[in-house]
Formats: sequence, structure tokens, C-alpha cells
Amino acid sequence: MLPDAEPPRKLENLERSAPKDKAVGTKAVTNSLKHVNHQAGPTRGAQALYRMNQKGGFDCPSCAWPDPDGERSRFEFCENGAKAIATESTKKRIRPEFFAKHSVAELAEQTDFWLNDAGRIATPMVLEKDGTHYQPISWDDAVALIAEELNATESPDEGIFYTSGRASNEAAFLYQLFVRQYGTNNLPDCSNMCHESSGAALKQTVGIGKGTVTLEDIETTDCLLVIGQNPGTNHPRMLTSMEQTVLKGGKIVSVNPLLETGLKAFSHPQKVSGILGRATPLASLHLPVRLNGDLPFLKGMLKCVLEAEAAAPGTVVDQDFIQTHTHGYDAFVSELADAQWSDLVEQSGLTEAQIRQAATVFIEAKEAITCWAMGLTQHHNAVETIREVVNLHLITGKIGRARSGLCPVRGHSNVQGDRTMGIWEKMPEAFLAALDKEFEFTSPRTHGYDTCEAIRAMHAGKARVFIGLGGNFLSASPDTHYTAAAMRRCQLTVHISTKLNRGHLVTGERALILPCLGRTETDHQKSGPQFVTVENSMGVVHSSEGRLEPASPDLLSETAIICRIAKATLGKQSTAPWQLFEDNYEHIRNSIEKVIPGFEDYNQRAKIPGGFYLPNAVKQRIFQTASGKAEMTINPLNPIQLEDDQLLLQTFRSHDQFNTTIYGTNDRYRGIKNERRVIFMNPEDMQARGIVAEQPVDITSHFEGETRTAELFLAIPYDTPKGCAAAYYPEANVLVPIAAQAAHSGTPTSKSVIVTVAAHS
Ligand SMILES: Nc1nc2c(c(=O)[nH]1)N[C@H]1C(S)=C(S)[C@@H](COP(=O)(O)OP(=O)(O)OC[C@H]3O[C@@H](n4cnc5c(=O)[nH]c(N)nc54)[C@H](O)[C@@H]3O)O[C@H]1N2
Ligand SMILES: Nc1nc2c(c(=O)[nH]1)N[C@H]1C(S)=C(S)[C@@H](COP(=O)(O)OP(=O)(O)OC[C@H]3O[C@@H](n4cnc5c(=O)[nH]c(N)nc54)[C@H](O)[C@@H]3O)O[C@H]1N2
Ligand SMILES: [Mo]
Repeated sequence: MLPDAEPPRKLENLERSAPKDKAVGTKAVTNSLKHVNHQAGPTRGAQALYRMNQKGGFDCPSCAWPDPDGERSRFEFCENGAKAIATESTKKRIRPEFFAKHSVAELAEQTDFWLNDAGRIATPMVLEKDGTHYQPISWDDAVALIAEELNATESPDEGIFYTSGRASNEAAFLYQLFVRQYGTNNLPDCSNMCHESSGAALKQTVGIGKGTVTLEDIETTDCLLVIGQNPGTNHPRMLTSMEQTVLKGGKIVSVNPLLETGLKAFSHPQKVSGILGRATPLASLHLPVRLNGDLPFLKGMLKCVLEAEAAAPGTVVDQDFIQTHTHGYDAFVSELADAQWSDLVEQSGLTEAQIRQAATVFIEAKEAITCWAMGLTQHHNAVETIREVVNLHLITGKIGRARSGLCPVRGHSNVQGDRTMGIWEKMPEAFLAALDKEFEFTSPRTHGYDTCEAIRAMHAGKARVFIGLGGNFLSASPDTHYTAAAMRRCQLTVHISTKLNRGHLVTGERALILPCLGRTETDHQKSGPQFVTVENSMGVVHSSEGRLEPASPDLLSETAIICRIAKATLGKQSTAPWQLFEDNYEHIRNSIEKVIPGFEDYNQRAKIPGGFYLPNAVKQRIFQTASGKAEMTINPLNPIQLEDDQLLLQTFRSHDQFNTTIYGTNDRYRGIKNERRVIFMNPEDMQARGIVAEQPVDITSHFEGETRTAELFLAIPYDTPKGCAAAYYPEANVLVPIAAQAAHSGTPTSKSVIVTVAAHS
């Protein structure tokens, strides 16, 4: 049996140094240029970097952090954006000879780094039943094979149609249209594992599942609360904004079990001061909260707010706002009174003084913004915790006005746009009705499978065909061995991809790799050159147009691939003009405009340099909830109970990776080099288990009486609260139980896995 994940190998190359004190600086720029030159060569590389995030250029395929509305620096990119470009614009190619030389079994023994480094996939490939090697296949035959399998299912619900967050608005809109015309809502996406908890909490409480602030708000606010997010590594361009916040007199409070380098200080790589090594201190207050300790921390903050209001009535709680715009205030206040400081302190791992200090900054700030990411969303009570963030902003009225509000910082560059376009297993009736009207058909109304449900359905043999529009479903999903078994039970697994990944190696009976154009490349269709559009974390929709020559003449755009699959599968029964859509993307945008509110004059406005903002009612203090008001919610404490020898493990990202794509093995800011199988532990926890620094250990996770083990990790003493540990994703995904999901959002609880750690046996 082939390995489901990167096999552990000898652990002998680890180089360890102290965590860094400041982020970026010249090192990051030289590092990024080195990567680009090495992969793409100086000409192709420079050409790509020059166009990135410029008005009229292409959107950085790395994270979803927005670009400035006004003037832009010539170098609107970060180290990680440059690495994403380098990996996409690499000169290396995977051609049929590569697959003839390496069997699937051989490839499965390689590291994830090696697989990605092999180059861009240049031609469509098929793995036949019982085949040992992928073989070339024509586009027509590949598309016919998909149509044949999809039309052979007993029910459309046997198809699973996954999307990763890099797909453009155009591709995403056509994909969901195809899937709904085929007859199912099985549209799981990476968001299910990412910000689903934010969407669920925000939709219920403020009426829109998106953030409510602009980049300018962030840069001019008085208080930026950054909870459960590591911007230095995952959203490096946010550091530029955070530097502005501080320079303009705002305060940054970091709430994180780890004092991440990017939150300590920033030295701007494109300014003289930064090049000279001078750094701007960022967070003036750091609260080392215990993993999953944020709900009690927030309750402590809210108690301080009520106390301050009692001491000086009418100055802290925004009674006007509460009266006019909210629902549930009295019930909220009476429940909060029951929360005891002793419990809040114990469960958050913070002292009362630390919580009070943070509360003082928040209360004294005229305006405040809370940013968060995976540190809040991937817990069993993630939705409750995010609703408590909302409570904090509602009670103080710090929402829906300039410089105040909520900022879930998105991951993938177009994950927010994909949702707007209808990539969701449970789109609301209004969207489906508009889609039906535009295309004269009836979309299914039964909700589809989300990511975990899709895995369970494949595992149970209830779903037989998997198609992935980008991404690496196998390695990104929880419970790797369970997910691998699920994929192997399919009749057909299809990946629309740019680079090779493990998902191509753990397959159904038959498998296809369909190679597509990347963001950096030109996209020519019958009507001429095309651009696509994307939406960033702050609801700005703008165009993205690549300028590099495609990696291979055999590549198709994602949009073209979807049109061809749809045409072949649906045949004459489809009411959508697939050929027109493929020939000219303006037709797609015309349909989007008719189906989705906020896209009036889409084709015209997409051409506005810098793009346009989608409407966001919260900014006008209009809350489109069931009650028509912002909902204050009651979120009971519900701490994870650990046994004596157990720890909570978070699975997080290193510096040199983008999700499952491993660019290198240097987690520079944390001082860990050449080894990814590491577990960061509190030194006292190590001592209590008789484990010494860099000792090989095995990690076992515990859930509802089941255990899962990941062997051979090196223990690293690190400044993390007692009882908490951390290991990299995707290596640690074998430990994340498929059934451990957040209430209300279904997100895997990848930031609080209950584990025991023992010497390697
Ligand atoms: N270079 C690069 N950029 C990326 C990505 C990448 O892999 N590489 N991925 C993209 C994607 S899809 C996403 S979603 C984002 C992810 O961006 P992040 O959410 O920053 O990513 P993680 O590494 O998962 O980091 C989670 C952070 O939360 C902290 N944390 C963990 N648990 C808790 C908790 O219980 N409470 C609190 N307060 N903090 C906690 C961790 O210590 C860590 O600092 O980044 C995007 N950008
Ligand atoms: N344990 C644990 N698990 C997690 C997380 C965690 O924090 N801990 N984080 C979760 C999160 S936040 C997310 S978003 C998911 C990410 O899950 P995914 O989005 O599924 O995974 P990626 O690693 O981003 O996908 C990488 C692959 O996308 C393909 N690709 C790259 N660019 C393009 C393109 O332009 N077009 C196409 N078609 N394909 C392209 C390449 O083939 C590449 O190998 O993982 C989740 N899983
Ligand atoms: Mo994500």
C-alpha cells in the first residue's frame, strides 16, 4: 500500500536557533529574489514580480490581504508572494516522460517538497485502472472520461466538487453552475476548513459573513486586536499596515499562545530605515493565551467593559447604538454576570491583570478593530468565540463606522470571491432563485456535503467521483489515513492543478490530472486575451491578468476546462451557453451581474484600476439578520477537559510553506531549519515526560475513545503556555480526527487536538 502522507525519514539535519526579534528586513527581499531567480530565471522572474499586485497586473496568488486603494509602491509584494510566484513561474516542467520514468509508487515515496519542486504539469495525464504510471491523454478524451463517469452514477449526489480558494470569480461561478445543473449541491471548499466559523458567526450576528473594515481603517485605528493570527508568516503585507497603525499612534494587542516574530517588530524592506535594519515595534501588549482560551479571555474583557461603564456611566457602553441597532443586550449582560474571574483566569491561562490591561487599551481607544484567523476558527467552540468578539464590538459600538469593526483575515487569495460566486454547499434561496431564473432551470435545494461530510460519504461508498478545482484535498483535509481511504474508494478522482501534489498519488480506481494556467500567465481565448476577477479580504473586486507565456501550449484555463466538462457531461440538456462562456469571459461576467447583487456594470467596473468595493451593509450600520438588528449572543464557557498526561496540540504553518505546498524547510522566524517533523513544547511539559531537547517522540491523539499516532517528531522546547504544543500542518494532519468538528460550522478542530507525547519507540 502506498503511503498516504510524506513518509518519516531519518531526523538528523535539524538546525536550531533562537526565535527572531523582528520580521522582514532586507533578508526577506534578498530571499524572495533568490527564490524567483532560482526557479524562474532572472527575466521571467522579474517580469512576473513587476506586474504583481499592480493596477492592471495580476493578483498575488498567495494570501487575500488587500492592496492599497490609492498609490501603490512599485514592489507591492512580500517574501511569500514572491515564493508563490517563483513556484508557479518555475522553468521546470513535468512532461509525459517524467511520469513514464517515475511510477506512482515511486512518487509516493518522495517528500512533499520534492513533488512541488518537480515543476509545472505540462499535459493532461490519466492513471488507468490498476495502472502503475500516469499516461498522457488528450483533452477530449479526458473530458469524455469525466462525462462518462458522472453520467454513470446512480444519483448526482455521488459527485463531489471541491474548490480551493485560488479559483477566479469566473471559474468559480461556472463551476457551481455546472454542478447545480448536474443536479447536486456537493460543493465543499477549503473555506470549510478555514473561515467557515467566521462566516457562520458573522452571518448570524451582523448579517454578512465578511469583514467590515477597509485597509485605511486598519492603518488609522486606535487599537488593533490581533487574535490567533500570524501575519509575519501568513499575511506579510499586513505588517506594512500594522507599522502604519503604530506610526499613527494606534496600539496593537497580540493574543496568541506564541509571541510570533511578526507581531514583535517590523523592519520595512522597501524603506531606507528598514534596509538599515531599524525596526518599528508592533504589539505593545502580548497575551500568551492558552490554546482555546480565547472565549474566557473575551469574557474577561467584556466584564471589564461593564465595570468601566458602571464606574463612569454613559462613557464605555454605547447605549444609543445598543438601543437602536442590537437585540439581546439584557440577556447577554445577565449571563456575563455569572462568569467568575477565577474560571476565566484558569481557562484562558492569562492573569486577571493581563486581561485588564488589554481591556484598558480597548476601552480607551476611541476606535478599535479585531483581526483574527485560524487561531480562532479551528476549535470546537470557534463560532461561539467569534460571536464573543462580535459582542465586544457591539457593546462598545465599535462597528459600522470609520476605523472600527471586524476583520477576519482570509487565507487563499480568492476564497472570499469563490463564496460570493456560489461555491457553498448551502447557498441561500435568493441566490438559487436568481441562478434558476438566469439559466432557466431548477437547482437542487437539498444542502450538499461540506468537506468532512464529503470525506465520510466517499468513505462509505456513497460518493464515487471526486473533482478538485485546485487545492490538495487529501493533504489539507483532517485525518489523512481516513481521507486517503475515502479517495481510494472512488471510481474516479480528478485534479485541476498547476503543480504535482500528493492528492494526485492517492487516487480512485481511475485518476486524471488536468493542468491549468496559473495567475501569472496570459489567457487567450477565441475572442482574444482574457482577464479574470477576484475579491480580496475587504470586499474589493478587481481584475487579474497574467503576462507570462503559459508554461506549456497544452494548458487550458480553469474556465475553459469547466466549460468543456460541463458541455460533455450535460450535453443538450444544459441551458447555459458554455461555448460562449469559454470564448469570451465578458459573457460570464454578464451572467454574474444578473445573478449576484453588487455586480452592476461588472464588465465596466472590473476595468477600474484597483477595482470596486462590494456593498457591505454593516458599514452603514444596517444589519440584515433575522431580527433586522445585530444579535448579541450568549456563548457559554465550554473548556476542553484534559487528563493529566494530555496536551492540546495546534497544527499550524511554518514560514516556508503555502498550505500543503512546501517551498523550503526554513521556519526562519521560529529558528527551525531543515526539519518539519518537530513538535514545539513547553519546557516544563517536556521535563515532566522525561523528554529532552531534539529527542525523537511519537504523538498520539485521543478522541472519543479512538487513538491516532504520528511517529518520529523531534521535541523542541519553546515558549508556549504549559499544556500547549504545536506541530506543522500537513505533517500532523494524521492526528486530526475526522469527527472533531466545530459546532455550527463543521470546521475541523485543527488548533486543539488532544494528544499525549512519548519517547519514540
Ligand atoms: N506564507 C503563507 N501564507 C499563507 C498561508 C500559508 O500557508 N503560507 N496560508 C493562507 C491561508 S489558506 C490561511 S487560512 C492563512 C492562515 O493564517 P494564520 O491563521 O495566521 O495561520 P496559522 O499558521 O494556522 O496560524 C495560526 C496562528 O494562531 C495562533 N493560535 C493557534 N491556536 C490559537 C488559539 O487557540 N488562540 C489564539 N489566540 N491563537 C492561536 C498560532 O500560534 C498562530 O500564530 O494564511 C494564508 N497565507
Ligand atoms: N491540520 C490543519 N489542516 C488544515 C489547516 C490547518 O491550519 N491545520 N488549514 C486549512 C486551511 S485554512 C485551508 S485554506 C486548507 C487548504 O487546502 P487547499 O486549498 O486544498 O490546499 P493548497 O495546499 O492550498 O493547494 C495546493 C495545490 O493547489 C494547486 N494550485 C496552485 N495554484 C493553482 C491554480 O492557480 N489553479 C489550480 N487549479 N490549482 C492550483 C497546486 O496543484 C497545489 O499543489 O487546508 C486546511 N487544512
Ligand atoms: Mo485557509
